Amino acid sequence: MKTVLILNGPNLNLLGTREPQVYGAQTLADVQALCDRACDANGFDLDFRQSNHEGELVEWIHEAGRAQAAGTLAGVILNAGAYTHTSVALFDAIKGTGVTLIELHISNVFAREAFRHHSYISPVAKAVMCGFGVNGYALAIAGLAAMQAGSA
Ligand code: CA2
Repeated sequence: MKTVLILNGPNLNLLGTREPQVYGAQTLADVQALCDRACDANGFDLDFRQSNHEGELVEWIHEAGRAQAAGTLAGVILNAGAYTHTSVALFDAIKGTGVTLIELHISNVFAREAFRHHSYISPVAKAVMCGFGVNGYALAIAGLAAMQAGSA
């Protein structure tokens, strides 16, 4: 069984504690439980992580590249948080490893401030998902399964 690595960037540990009108009421632990169920349903193991540190996210993408090359990883689902809009380092890590990566946002970033409209991740992502709330995580896992099966 292959693993799906889900990486959450800065401040996503605050989910469910503030701004419920933007991000919903579920906590990051609730999102992990939702992802667990979606991985079970799609035949994946789940590895779910969060970091507030750009370098740690870079290291985890490198690790993912090695795991994908070894055949143990289906792909990465990355909610890079605010680093989406600032991080050349994440762009370089994703491009450099060639890892299969889905960019995910809980909110519809295009309906928000102009500074959220640009992403350094999108050009090196296999797919991009935003605006589905935390259910987007389950949809992205199903999308990765469809890609693996060759139907997406
Ligand atoms: O919509 C998303 O998932 C974002 O990636 C979330 C980031 C934001 O910078 C991106 O533009 C869009 C922010 C995550 C912070 O999450 C919080 C949750 C609750 C309370 C405070 C912050």
